[in-house]
Amino acid sequence: KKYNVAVVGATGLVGQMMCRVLEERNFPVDHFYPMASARSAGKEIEFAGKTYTVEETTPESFDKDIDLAIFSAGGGTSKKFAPEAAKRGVIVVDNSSCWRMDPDVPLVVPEVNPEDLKWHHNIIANPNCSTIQAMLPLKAVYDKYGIERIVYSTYQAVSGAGVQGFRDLKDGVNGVPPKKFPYPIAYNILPHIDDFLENGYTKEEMKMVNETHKILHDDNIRITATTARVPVFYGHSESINVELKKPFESVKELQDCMGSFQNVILRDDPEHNIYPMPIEAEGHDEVYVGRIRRDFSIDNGFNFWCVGDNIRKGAASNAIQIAESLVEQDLVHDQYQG
Ligand code: A2P
Ligand code: 11C
Repeated sequence: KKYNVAVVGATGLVGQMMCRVLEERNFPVDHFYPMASARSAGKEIEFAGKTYTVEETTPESFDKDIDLAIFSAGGGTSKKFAPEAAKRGVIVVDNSSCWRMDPDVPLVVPEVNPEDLKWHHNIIANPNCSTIQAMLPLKAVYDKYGIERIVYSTYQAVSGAGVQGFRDLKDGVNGVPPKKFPYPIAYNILPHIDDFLENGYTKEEMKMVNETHKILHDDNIRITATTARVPVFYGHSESINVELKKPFESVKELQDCMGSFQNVILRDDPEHNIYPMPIEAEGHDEVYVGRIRRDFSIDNGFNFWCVGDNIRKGAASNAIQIAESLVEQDLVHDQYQG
């Protein structure tokens, strides 16, 4: 069976990657509908060897016979158009943050909680990039040992901030003032991703806390996060400190546990300077894990370093994997409930 697929935001950094990943993974696309704003309407894009014309996204765009619409066009666009698509029987996989914490919307990393797709009501949320990559190794240890507490510290690439974030680094090395970030990102680090909230955290930090609870179905895990932007183009890095519920014997045991999880690659051989890095993760859909070591300051604690391509596994590839999982589980049906 083939599906009629729309990509909303097809001209954006993540949207373009979504189109590429659909091609690469041979997703069974019948009709393809690239959509964006009025600014890009009429523009031509190539998909699977054919040329398509980008159309402006309107509520009526979804009157067409579309099975799946994959959105990456910002929260405002998703808020406005995802319900319009959903009520017309289109299944939406949404990459924005706007539906993630809605109790009627599954938030899914296919390796971790594919079963949550069963109760979709036509909108499914793709988690934040920094959350997605952490979920794979953390789910592995969660199932074996239980998790008491997590401390996230991130080092996030500029591509997470879209085309303009990318340009701020590229042009910033030549002294061009930034347009997206509040300060230069070249030769600098900004401990600031997304807006600040009244509690002193940024939205990005709270996304990591709330989305981790929702994906692991466990609000009792104590979690805190610091998220920072670093001058790297692609690939988010994270230092993750974990306190397990049950003891572990050795670092080797944790290496085996996380390294054998689906789509996790273990890069942990300090003797030979082997550890995960963004230049290695770029262009790949796997999550790289290394620097696994005991936290001697607490019982049952350890630290590790985790890297993933934020545009691929952190956004486009995870969204396409959600679409694949819907197909596999025979869930591409209208389950709209208003
Ligand atoms: P457009 O190219 O027409 O502006 P990025 O985050 O990389 O900047 O990409 C944002 C994506 O979201 C682009 O494809 C952009 O389309 C799309 N977009 C922005 N606003 C809207 C809108 N109101 N309706 C549909 N798509 C939108
Ligand atoms: C960043 N994580 O790197 C952000 C981008 O909630 O989908 C993704 C924002 C989101 O800037």
